[in-house]
Amino acid sequence: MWNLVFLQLLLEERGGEVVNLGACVPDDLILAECRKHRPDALVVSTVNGHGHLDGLRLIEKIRSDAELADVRVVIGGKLGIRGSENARFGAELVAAGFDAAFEAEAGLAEFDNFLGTLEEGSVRELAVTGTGV
Ligand code: B12
Repeated sequence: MWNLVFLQLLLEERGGEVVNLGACVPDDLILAECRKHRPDALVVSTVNGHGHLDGLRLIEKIRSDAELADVRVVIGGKLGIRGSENARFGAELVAAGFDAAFEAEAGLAEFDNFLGTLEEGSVRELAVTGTGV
C-alpha cells in the first residue's frame, strides 16, 4: 500500500534499513519478526480508520512480551475516522504503551524529530508494518 511505500522510502532516505512487513500483518507475525530482527524501532502505519483499536491490541501484546517489552514502537497515519479530531486517539495510544503516535493531519515534522532522536549510525533496522491496512 502507498502509505507503506511512502514510509519505507522516507526511512531509507533518513539512513534506515527497512524490513517492510506489508499490509494487514497478523499480530503474532509482527511479534515474531521483531524478535527475529530486533529493530531500533517498529513503525506501525494505519490509514483505514481502525488504527486506534488495532493499535491498542497490538501494543498490549508487545508490552506484555518479556523479550519485546522495551522495543521502541510508534504508530502513525489516520488513527481514526475523525480527521483532525483523531489527535485524541494519539494520547490513548501513547498511554497504552506506544512511544509516540503521529496523526497524519499534523504533518511529518514531529516524526522527523523522532527519527532524529535515534542515534545516528545506530539505525540498523526500522520495521514498517500496517495494521488492518
Ligand atoms: C487508495 C485508497 C484505497 C486503496 C488502497 C488502500 C490503502 N490502504 O492504501 C483501496 C481501494 C484498497 C482502499 C480500500 C479501503 N479504503 Co481507502 N483510500 C484510498 C485513498 C483514495 C488514497 C490512499 C493513498 O494511497 N494515499 C497515498 C498515501 C501515500 O497516503 P496515506 O496512505 O494517507 O499516508 C500518508 C499519511 O496518512 C501519513 N502516514 C501514514 N502512515 C503513517 C505512519 C507514520 C509513522 C507517519 C508519521 C505518517 C503516516 O503519511 C503518508 C504520507 O503523507 C484514500 C483517500 C485519500 N485521499 O487519502 C482512501 C481512504 C484511506 N480509504 C478509506 C477507507 C474507509 C477504505 C476501506 C475501509 C473501504 C471499505 N469499506 O472497504 C478499505 C480499507 C482497506 C484496507 N485494508 O486498508 C478512508 C479511511 C477513513 C479514515 N481513516 O478516515 C479514506 C481516507 C477515504 C475516505 N476519505 O473516507 N482504499
